Amino acid sequence: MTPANGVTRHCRVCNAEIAPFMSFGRMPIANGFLKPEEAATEYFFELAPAFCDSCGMFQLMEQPRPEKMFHEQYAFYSSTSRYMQAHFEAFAHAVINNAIAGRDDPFVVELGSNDGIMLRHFRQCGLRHLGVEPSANVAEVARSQSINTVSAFFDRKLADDIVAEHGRADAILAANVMCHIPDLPGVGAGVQRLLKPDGVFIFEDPYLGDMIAKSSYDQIYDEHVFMFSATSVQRAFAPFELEVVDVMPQITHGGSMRYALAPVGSRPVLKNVGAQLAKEAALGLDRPETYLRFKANCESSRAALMQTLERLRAQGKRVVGYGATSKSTTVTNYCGITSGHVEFISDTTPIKQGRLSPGAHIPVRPYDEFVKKYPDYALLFAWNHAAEIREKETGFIAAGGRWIVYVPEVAIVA
Ligand code: DWN
Ligand code: ZN
Repeated sequence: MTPANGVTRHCRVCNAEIAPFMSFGRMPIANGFLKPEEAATEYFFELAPAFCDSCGMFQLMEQPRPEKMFHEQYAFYSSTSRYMQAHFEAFAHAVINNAIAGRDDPFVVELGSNDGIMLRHFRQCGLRHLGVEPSANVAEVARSQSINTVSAFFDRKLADDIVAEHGRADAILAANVMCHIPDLPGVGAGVQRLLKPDGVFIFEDPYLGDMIAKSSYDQIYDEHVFMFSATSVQRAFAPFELEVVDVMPQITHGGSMRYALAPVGSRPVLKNVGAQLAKEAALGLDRPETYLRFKANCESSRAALMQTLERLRAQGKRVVGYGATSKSTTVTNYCGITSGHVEFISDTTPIKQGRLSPGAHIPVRPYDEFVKKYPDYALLFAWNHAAEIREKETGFIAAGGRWIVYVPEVAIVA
């Protein structure tokens, strides 16, 4: 069978032979923000996506070992966005009021629970819950808020251990996590063991259809070993007797999809599932030419962004990056953006501040520095949070500042 991680020539889901349709070149760990003394020994791998003709799964040919990405220095804390806090509160209450409503002492497990942004609502309602979070630092934040959390990677063995200690789960949840796990069949088997026969497995991730439509290639980086569609999710979980019973598009992370899966035959399959599958076929998500067009769009986006940055540099304008996102690692390294183009990247996350951005080595500075002396232009790396950011940065615009955006197209906007 295909190796769970590392480099593969075979689909991580169905084992068919796969080949990359493009390469973004040498890439560092997207969340590997560096102390200056670490810059010389930085780790790189080749970021090359492939599409499996056989099962429709979009995936990376190579992914660094999980321990290189998720550890006690993991730089992404889910609770940094106010909008995302509201999003996960709504997600939790949708589960409480629908999926597990009326159940006797329900048990909810969240895979990749980060700092407890979603589980805190189950705790507040006095519901039995368990978070599984391999990155020890973010897991500790959750534990400090009395959210039950185990620091581990989820697999068959952990599923059995959880069942032995707590019993089977009424609901298993995951947000922006499933697309990170290379051994998807291992997770499928774990979910099958852990879930009650009438339980539900609900997860959401950035959606392949949105990425293709918006040419938001920056969703592709080491952590995102897969980019899902309803079609590929349905096929990936079928061997574990789980079927997609509902799909719910989300606006988060530039366009995501929430999938509800249940043991085959245990719940009605809602009509929108069939409609989504038909829509994906019509969008050509299963056709190789779609990915060749995507590649061409990535190349023109890169050319347009670099032309803009070079022009502003020639005019002596100050440009600062806004949000040291994981996505920005793909953009800076693929496009060749340096600290000559972008003076620094402003970010509110303390662990990223004072460090260098992966690969491009652009300094990451506290948000105060952005406000203290507004730049002429801000390159919006956190474009998925644009509504929240533009609402809060009216002072920047009033001072004459302008945003440089690159999704869905390169543009300068107020
Ligand atoms: O799947 C993943 C998603 C959920 O989160 C992970 N693989 C890692 C991470 O991806 P990302 O780093 O691209 O996520 P965000 O949410 O786009 O990151 C936003 C960054 O911008 C954070 O570092 C916080 C920062 N930020 C800021 O400085 N000011 C964010 C907001 C909203 C702000 O106002
Ligand atoms: Zn496949």
